[in-house]
Amino acid sequence: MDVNTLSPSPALARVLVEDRPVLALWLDGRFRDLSAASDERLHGLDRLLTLPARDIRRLLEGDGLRDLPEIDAGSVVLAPVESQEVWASGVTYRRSREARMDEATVKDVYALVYEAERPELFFKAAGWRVVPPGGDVGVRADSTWDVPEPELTVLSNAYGEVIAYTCGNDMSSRSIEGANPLYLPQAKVYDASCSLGPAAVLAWHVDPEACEIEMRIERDGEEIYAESTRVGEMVRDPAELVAVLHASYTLPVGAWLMTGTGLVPPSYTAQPEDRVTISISGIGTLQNRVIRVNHSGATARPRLDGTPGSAS
Ligand code: DO4
Ligand code: MG
Repeated sequence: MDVNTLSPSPALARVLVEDRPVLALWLDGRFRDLSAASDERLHGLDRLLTLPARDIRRLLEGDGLRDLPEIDAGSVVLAPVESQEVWASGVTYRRSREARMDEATVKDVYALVYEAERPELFFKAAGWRVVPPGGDVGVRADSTWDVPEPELTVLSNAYGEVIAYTCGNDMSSRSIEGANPLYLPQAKVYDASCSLGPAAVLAWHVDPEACEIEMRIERDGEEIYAESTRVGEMVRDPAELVAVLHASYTLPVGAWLMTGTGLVPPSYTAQPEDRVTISISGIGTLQNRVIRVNHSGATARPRLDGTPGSAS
């Protein structure tokens, strides 16, 4: 991993040490091996996120963490997720609302949710499926229009308190979602559709409103898209989105929540071998290559006249 892609701020990272994923504290430009800490609550994200935020902070600011064994800064960095579910919020920026109203056959739902008190939240990925920094993100073979969505992504603990931030890539099929909003799970949830990283920057070192989000896309070595926006453009407060996710849903080891995209490339569809770089100021840089995700060709045609395969 190029450590230049990590922000200088203290962060939690999952790093491979002798083929074993280890939770590390990124501090002063070095990885410290938390699995060597005497306090077992520091040995993994799942365990740590069962604690209240004040205890997590106290543990991570404790004396002695600088004395923990150092992990080689060139080690492989994994996605900063263990058993956490990844959820996503949508239509939280004007640009997302506009882009979706352009592509959709059913437009009102986007205008309504943009202004409604209740935000849009949807399930995105199980933790084990999350693509690591530098990994391959996918476009479905049965989709004709696909985009990466660069999103500030928030880590919460079991109490719904904000613990950290990272960069997220919410790969999305615009053609499938555009055909019918009820297809959203198929547009959003498929192999390699979610990438997070490089590290979980501790929330008490970040002012999310001031973060700038930039996305660059390269094809055949040439930049074909580069735009930026500010989290301050979002119409919702990230911490409030997290509170809504936890409102009626128990998350014993916390969760990651993608907070929506403010950038949608206007005339672009993702193709295999495109390189997507998402940078959020103060948080880090997440890079992915695009690959095609196979589709078996399965269909489930409705039996409207009682004959399987007939829709008439
Ligand atoms: O409404 C559909 C998804 C919206 C989304 O993913 C976004 O705004 O980022
Ligand atoms: Mg999105």
